Amino acid sequence: MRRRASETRSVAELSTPVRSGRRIASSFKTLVALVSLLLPLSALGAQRDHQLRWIVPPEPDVAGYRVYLALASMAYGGGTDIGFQSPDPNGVASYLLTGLDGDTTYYVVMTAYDAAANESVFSNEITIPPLACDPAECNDGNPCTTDTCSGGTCANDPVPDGTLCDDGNPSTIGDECSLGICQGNVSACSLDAECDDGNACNGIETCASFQCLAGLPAICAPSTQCMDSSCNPASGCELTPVADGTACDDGDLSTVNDACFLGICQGTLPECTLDAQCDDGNACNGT
Ligand SMILES: [Ca+2]
Ligand SMILES: [Ca+2]
Ligand SMILES: [Ca+2]
Ligand SMILES: [Ca+2]
Repeated sequence: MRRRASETRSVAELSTPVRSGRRIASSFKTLVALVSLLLPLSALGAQRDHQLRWIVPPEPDVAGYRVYLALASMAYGGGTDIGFQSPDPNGVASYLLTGLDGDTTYYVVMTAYDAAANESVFSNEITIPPLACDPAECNDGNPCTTDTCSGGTCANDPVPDGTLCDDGNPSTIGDECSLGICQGNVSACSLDAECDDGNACNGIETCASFQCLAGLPAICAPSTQCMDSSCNPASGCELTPVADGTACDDGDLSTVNDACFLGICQGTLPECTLDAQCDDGNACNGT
């Protein structure tokens, strides 16, 4: 989401000539008058173009022009030959400087030269300032983006996910940024009791960070021969005796007729295992 800052700079003419002291041509003393015109167009990212305009010198034998670009005032190295540029009917010629960095201040002068390569003194120096942003224009009002200006272009980049923010909604809690958007969470509870679903078998629900958390499901004792184990949602784990008389095994070989009674497996001792145990001592009623 980048957009171009509006360009409000107006055309300005800098007419004071600046002498270089070293580029005064002996026989060609014409002077180029540079006029600056910033272009509110063709800027891509931090790059921009700048149109130079100048009033052509009165001498009839101008063969071409050189442009000198520097990052500090009057710190010019070799110039760039831009050839002859025809003036418009008003006597103003122009040339487009392209690919300039939007964050950099440039200093520019020009010279003219004749067919014999005699070069004029420097023109007046113009300054091409960095492109500026309007801070109010870059502020997107979104707490989850960082608003910056570079080269006349606003940037609103998302802050890291999880950055705390305020979504402006008092009924949401734990507001934080996600993908550049501030989002809150609906508060579900403040007390554990508010999370109770009335089912004891799925555990005891709790309230943590305003959200209900599930409990640990109940683990009931296994069923036995004489007890059925089950979970009652209302009361939790419970053991229910099977019907009295249900056959079982009490694990005791000396008992017989093992059966459940009130949930307990019980056998009975046999009356006898040997004939002698049945002798009642009365010979008259037989053996
Ligand atoms: Ca922002
Ligand atoms: Ca909130
Ligand atoms: Ca529950
Ligand atoms: Ca038994």
